Amino acid sequence: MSFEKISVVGLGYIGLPTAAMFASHKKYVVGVDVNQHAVDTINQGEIHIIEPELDHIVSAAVAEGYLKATLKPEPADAFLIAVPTPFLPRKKDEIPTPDLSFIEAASKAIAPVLKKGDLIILESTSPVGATEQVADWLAVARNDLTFPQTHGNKADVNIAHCPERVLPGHVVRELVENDRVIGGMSSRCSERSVELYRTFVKGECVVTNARTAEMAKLTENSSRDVQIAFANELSIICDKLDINVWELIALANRHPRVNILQPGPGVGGHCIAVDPWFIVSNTPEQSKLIHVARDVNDSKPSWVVEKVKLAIADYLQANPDKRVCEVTVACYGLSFKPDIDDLRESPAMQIVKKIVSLHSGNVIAVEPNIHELPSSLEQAQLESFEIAKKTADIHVLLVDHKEFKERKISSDFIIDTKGIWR
Ligand code: SAJ
Repeated sequence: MSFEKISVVGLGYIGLPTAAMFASHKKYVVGVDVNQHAVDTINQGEIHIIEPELDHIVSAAVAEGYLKATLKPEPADAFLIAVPTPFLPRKKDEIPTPDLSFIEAASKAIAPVLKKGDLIILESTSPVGATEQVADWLAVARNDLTFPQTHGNKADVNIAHCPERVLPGHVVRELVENDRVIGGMSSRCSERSVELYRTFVKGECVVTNARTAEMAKLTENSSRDVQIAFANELSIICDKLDINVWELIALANRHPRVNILQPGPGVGGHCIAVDPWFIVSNTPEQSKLIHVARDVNDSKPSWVVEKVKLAIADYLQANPDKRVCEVTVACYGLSFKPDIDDLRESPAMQIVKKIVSLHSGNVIAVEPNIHELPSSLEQAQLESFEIAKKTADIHVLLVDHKEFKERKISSDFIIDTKGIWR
């Protein structure tokens, strides 16, 4: 049975591009979202998220009638769930636990429209066991249908986990080119899922089971987090020993089997700093290294703030005629990684907020990718690179944007967390 109509539940950074890719390959796609604004925007052929190239694909798909958005699910042949998995509220120092309530709500919302032959794919980044949990919720809601946890290849409804692995900013290309890990709850579930993704995926579709597919996604991001933690720890050790960490890493990386990542002000974004907790909360006793790596990366912004405090003290010692309220600190970069405008979950933002709250003098922020500062930074001033370079006493480089790599600042009071002005 082919897939004539596909439903994508959750029209965010992953769901909307995925829906658009199916629609641009002439599949009828119904996108479902609880956000009325998102639904209205998409139905007007526009997008509510920032992602290069996506606007043209969505506008063409809507105009040609292949893509529409609704608040309520309707019958389809395949359902892809791409809703967020945030953390449950927690006390400070508690291990964050994933909140599956959005996945549960999506599963319960599609249950009434399911029919024999349908395929359900969980794309949301999930703790191990979440796909089996979806199958259990559906089995309770629809006892007139059979599911793979009890009927294997003979089930009426097939279920798989297929994690998204695309890099924000390159989503349209990576959706097509990346390999996909397909974790069916039975071999039939995997076969049906491969058939579906083949609509637009040019990468390899590699088949495994649902639990391994869940763990594969968490492993990819945890591996990167652990490796960045190693680089961040090296940067703190080298600071203590008066060694240039950037030179050190470049030297060590000349070894044919060494490939150390780059240190920075901390790890930001919505994935690498989040997903390792899904492993740690599931198996706290066994996940010692992953846990410590998270702590190392999470503590790096505070270390940078301490370096700024020391630089201010050094500056005052070198300039005894100045008072602390006369010292201007410029911070270069606010986003969570270079050349994007996304300030959410950004270690740079965390650092600048802290400096603003501690420092009685001026704080300048330079961020070429935005036009105004968020309200949480209203006490800082958004200025150009040239003004900051001319007026600031202390320079704190937080993001290696291309605009900062092209120019240089020379001063005795530089904290360069990305090693580009060394
Ligand atoms: N970072 C460093 N040092 C490095 C590399 C990165 O400090 O050497 C920092 C960045 O500055 C940033 C954070 O890590 O703050 C994460 O940036 P990133 O570009 O490494 O990754 P994300 O979070 O934008 O996207 C990741 C990707 N995962 C991997 O590369 C394993 C992407 O492929 C996933 O699809 C995405 O997470 C996701 O959705 O899970």
